[in-house]
Amino acid sequence: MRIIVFGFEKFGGLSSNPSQLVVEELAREDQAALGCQLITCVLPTEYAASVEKINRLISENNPSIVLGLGVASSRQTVCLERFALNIDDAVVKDNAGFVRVGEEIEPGGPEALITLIDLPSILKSLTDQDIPATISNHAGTYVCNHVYYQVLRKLQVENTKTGCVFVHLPGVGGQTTVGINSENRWGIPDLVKAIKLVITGLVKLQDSENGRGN
Ligand code: PCA
Repeated sequence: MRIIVFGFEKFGGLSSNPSQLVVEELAREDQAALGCQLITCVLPTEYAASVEKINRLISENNPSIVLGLGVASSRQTVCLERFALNIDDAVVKDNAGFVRVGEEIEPGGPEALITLIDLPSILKSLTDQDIPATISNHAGTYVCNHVYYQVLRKLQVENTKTGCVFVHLPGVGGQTTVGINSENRWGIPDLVKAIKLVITGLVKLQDSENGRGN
């Protein structure tokens, strides 16, 4: 089983992006222990280039699952995102200098797309280990939502079996971005542990779908 895990480069005044650091840690993990092959990548925090890069990687590797990670510094928990909205609406520039306010991602496309992954089951993998986590119904309206929408849309249009889920990570202690000071207690090792649980939860789900579950 192959899983693509992507994160994003730093943006908007962040000194680093926890999603990038987590992806870089995962690339060093023992993949056999996770029960899958991981393909990791860090996307530019740019509306256009990020989608180009991830779509190419998906087409080249035909993964079972695409797991997206991004930081949302105002969140206190690991957030499993249920929906992507067909809207870009952020005053913050992307890293290529583009600002998109109130613009549809795909003109005339579905207003929202929902992940087909069983989020309550993934949530349980986290909360069973006392990791603060929630299901979120709003992935924002900046680059993460943009990429989530475009990937879900690609998979829908191509009618593939590949699943996709996006996870917003809370900011790590002390980091500041676009006016939000994240004073919570998360560190990178906590986030790596959480995402490894998400991955093993996804592998378990996939195995039971394929009739190999216990
Ligand atoms: N977070 C931003 C974009 C990149 C990232 O890590 C977002 O939530 O849209």
